[in-house]
Amino acid sequence: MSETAASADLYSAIEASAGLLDVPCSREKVWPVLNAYEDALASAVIAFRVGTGERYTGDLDWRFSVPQHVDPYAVALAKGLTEATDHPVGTLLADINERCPIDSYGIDFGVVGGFKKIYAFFAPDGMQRLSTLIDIPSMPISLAENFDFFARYGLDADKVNVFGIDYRHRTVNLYFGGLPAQCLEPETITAMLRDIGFPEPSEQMLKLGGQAFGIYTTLGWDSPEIERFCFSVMTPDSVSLPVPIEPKIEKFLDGVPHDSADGRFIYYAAMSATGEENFKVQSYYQWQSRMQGQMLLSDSDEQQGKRDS
Ligand code: GPP
Ligand code: MG
Repeated sequence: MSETAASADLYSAIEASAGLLDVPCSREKVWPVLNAYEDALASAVIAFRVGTGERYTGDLDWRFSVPQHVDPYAVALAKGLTEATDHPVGTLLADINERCPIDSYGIDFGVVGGFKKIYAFFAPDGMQRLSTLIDIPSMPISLAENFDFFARYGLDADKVNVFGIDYRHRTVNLYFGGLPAQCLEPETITAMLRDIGFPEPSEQMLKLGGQAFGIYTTLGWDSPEIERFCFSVMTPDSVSLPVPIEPKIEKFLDGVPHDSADGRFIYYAAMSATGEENFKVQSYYQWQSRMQGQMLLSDSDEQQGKRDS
């Protein structure tokens, strides 16, 4: 396997980060992923994600961006990162690409689990309507089944800025940006969660939700229900968050190699249908300023926490 300087440095950082969590990192799992997309790494946005709770324990996910001209699913198949399948998950990315202009992609992998997800990023002026996505043949029917729910909160407008495909769990993540301010009111958050059959959110969840720049939901092919609901909060540092940061996450952030020019991270507050709440952090090993626009972040979003605390 060839090793470029960018991928060799990245591998060292991945190995060090896994060590901090006592997660086993093996070259056999990680290298095929870096190798498959190595041309993209030098100019990629590169981030890692750590979470609390059972779902996020035992592995550590890294993710990086890949330019538009690459077909990341074709690469994953060709390099043996994932197996070809007859399930609609296997045609979904191509189907989306046919109908929606994709600005760039992201690849998500676990140091234990290997290749997991592909993200399609839409340009800020090319955010997608839910109805466009619903019309795509390989899309889970659950999106259509929840249309009225999304529409009730103004999320049926062109507000989908990222679409995630989880090949392992066979689910999709629908990321909404440019949220109607009303969506972030505690009463609205509580009502939304109640509408999809989730239990009452904690005080912590409401506080984080109030500062979110994005919301995302997880849906699949096997059930009409929304499986997970999550708020994304961008923050310059942990003291600016409206809630105490989870100790596991803080300890990890203190020790991990990150983009020294930039300590910003995204704190995620997630809830599943069972009422389990998880907190996750995505921090950047390599940031690119072009992401600011992609994520529909203004400087004020990042300063929000500072002002309010
Ligand atoms: C958040 O969801 C991650 C993204 C929107 C993509 C980040 C990509 C980069 C190239 C920086 P998640 O995939 O962490 O959610 P979950 O794993 O909980 O479904
Ligand atoms: Mg791997």
